[in-house]
Amino acid sequence: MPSNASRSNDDIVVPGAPVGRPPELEEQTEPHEPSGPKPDQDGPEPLSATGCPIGEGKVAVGQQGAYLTTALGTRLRDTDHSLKAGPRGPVLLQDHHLREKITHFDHERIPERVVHARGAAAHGVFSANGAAAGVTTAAFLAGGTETPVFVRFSNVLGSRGSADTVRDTRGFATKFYTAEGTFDLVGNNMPIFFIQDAIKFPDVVHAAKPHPDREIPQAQSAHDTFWDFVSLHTEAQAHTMWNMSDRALPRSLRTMEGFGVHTFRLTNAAGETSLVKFHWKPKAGVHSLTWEEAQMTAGLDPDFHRRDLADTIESGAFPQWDFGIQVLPDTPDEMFEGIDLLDPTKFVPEELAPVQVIGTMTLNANPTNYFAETEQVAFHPGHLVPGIDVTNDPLLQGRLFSYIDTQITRLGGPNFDQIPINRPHAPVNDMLRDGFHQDAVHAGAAPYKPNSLDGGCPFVADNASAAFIDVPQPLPASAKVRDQAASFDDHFSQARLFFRSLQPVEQEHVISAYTFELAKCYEENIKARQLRALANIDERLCAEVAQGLGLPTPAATEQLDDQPPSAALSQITTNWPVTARQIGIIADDTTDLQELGQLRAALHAAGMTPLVVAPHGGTLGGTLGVQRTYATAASIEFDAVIVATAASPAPDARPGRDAKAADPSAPRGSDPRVAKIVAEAWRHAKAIAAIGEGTTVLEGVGLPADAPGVITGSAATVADQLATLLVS
Ligand code: HDE
Repeated sequence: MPSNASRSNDDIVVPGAPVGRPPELEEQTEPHEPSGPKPDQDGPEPLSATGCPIGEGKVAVGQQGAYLTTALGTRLRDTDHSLKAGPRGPVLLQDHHLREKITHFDHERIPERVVHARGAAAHGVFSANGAAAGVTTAAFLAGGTETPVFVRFSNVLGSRGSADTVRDTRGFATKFYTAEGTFDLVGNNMPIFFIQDAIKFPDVVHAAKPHPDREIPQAQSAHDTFWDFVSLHTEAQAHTMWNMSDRALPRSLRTMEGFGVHTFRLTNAAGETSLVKFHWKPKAGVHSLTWEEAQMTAGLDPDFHRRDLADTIESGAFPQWDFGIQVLPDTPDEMFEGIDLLDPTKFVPEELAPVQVIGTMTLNANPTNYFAETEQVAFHPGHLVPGIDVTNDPLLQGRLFSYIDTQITRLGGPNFDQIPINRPHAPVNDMLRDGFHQDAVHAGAAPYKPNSLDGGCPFVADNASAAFIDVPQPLPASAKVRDQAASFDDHFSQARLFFRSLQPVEQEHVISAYTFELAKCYEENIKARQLRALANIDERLCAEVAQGLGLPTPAATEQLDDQPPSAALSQITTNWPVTARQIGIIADDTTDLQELGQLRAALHAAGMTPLVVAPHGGTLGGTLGVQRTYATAASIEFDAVIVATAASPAPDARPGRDAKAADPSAPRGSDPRVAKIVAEAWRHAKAIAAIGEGTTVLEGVGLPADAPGVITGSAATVADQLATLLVS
């Protein structure tokens, strides 16, 4: 053993040792903890960004103390006046507070996400039921395990300030903070995608975003460049069909399904693999807006979805989803019932492979700060845990590169994982160092492997110590090519399957969506080209859209084998709970307050949210709080309306104040704004009830008391009847 002569063997410290513990001669393989700082080293105090000991819990990251300070904690006596050479003199360069305040403000904005810029998020918990234990070693899927989650829902196309309810695909990205590292499932509310290969992503996004010259339209697909691309690149037709369906107009974020889209590969304890598709099934059911409602909502309440998510959580009606998997055999051809599992433009109908529930997610807390959490959260499909691996889906493979890359620009450097919302809940011992905004204070001298100076730390793990498993997937002998499998060439069969699986009213919505979107295009050739694609999907769909456009119906060029329709694709064949549905109760000072109180209590007891709409704010009768006025309420915010008054015109129903308050077409006797709410609710097929004199408002808008979806009765009976109408 060579002597360690440079280290003193008495009390005299010989300075210059690179690390505290002398290195061993042989490389160490027995894992042990890192040795930490040397005796001569100290580090920053473990304080939060706001100067509080980090052990103080979540308050440590918020503002501290009662006084206004600089960013460094110096108390300030004035933040309203710049430091000037006399009251009327010039501002002095010396004013460090002015410069700190303005400089920070100048840099408050960061680049918005290139896609999925508009989003809303929530915290929650995922509880595994253990049903996945046979197919994966992932510890967070073991029965009884609870894992904190953060979920961000998003619109794809619009900018950060765009409206929530536009026709679009929605993102559904979940961060599971597991004990084995973070798992991100970065999915959508539709199970398929526009393109098969990541190299086409810039093309589809450039086509779908606003035109580059005028930068219009915002957050819409109803324009020439989108339809130009999808009509030429026909692999986009299947996803486009979903986008023209009611799925693209969710009623709320909590009533959307979620899908992992790609096929993933799971490994169990015995090393066996299976291919899976991930699903989120909302407990509140899958619901959509009508197109007119969606358009009205975009103007009346552009924040409709994010408000609904936050309000629902605040009111304690926590949104829930079952998490499920379709388990498919891992065969060498990676096909299932003729469906190529590596093709992200294809889904597997649930009738062919049922979704097995493996746990439940509950969203139970709103973010404290939008920017810190919702804006700075960084998802990445490569955030995987042992037991869950990716497949060779060429779209997923490209995503594995893209997400880290985008965060470096968006979040200002490579240390975005250290931003509080992105921090893992598992111990981290990486060898990544330095970079902008480095929050860690790494000890030791050897961020490289192999080393002896840090005692060999960190050590690589193996299966027994829960290491990530890169499945040794055999690859058939092949050549390096820019090509794809022939099975990717089927562009129409699943668009047809989807359309033919919908109920007639859902099909009507699809037909009018295509007709609307294409009619918004300028170029006739683009419309005619898209009709050619529709001819290959469904004859009636094509003919009716062509009729609406005033163009000839082209003949199909491909003959498709018909597959059995999938009932699971329809949204309206199932009954769903009434939890958190918003019920507008139109009342005024003539309404019987006792009855109104009973009605509110009954609706609330059934899980619904009653909102009183009155001619004025404040209270009715000095006791019952008013949530909306005739002037502020809009039909779009209610799932059902109860009219509990004849609603004679309120004092502010004057043309000079509000045009709609003096609508001459409104029925005589009732406030025009109330009549408008009821008429719109009827047009949007919402449940409507009237109690007492409320029936006169129904008569005024021409609604017979026995019309479908209309009920009349007493406060005692209406809540139950309404609940029955709403579940179906
Ligand atoms: Fe994304 N996608 N994507 N994507 N994606 C982003 O990452 C990208 C794709 C999805 O709430 C970006 O952090 C490429 C499919 C969601 O923060 C970016 C390709 C699916 C979100 C990016 C795809 C998604 C994103 C923008 C083709 C459904 C929002 C900002 C290979 C399975 C995540 C960011 C959040 C966000 C790239 C295709 C879902 C640019 C290159 C397929 C839900 O990196």
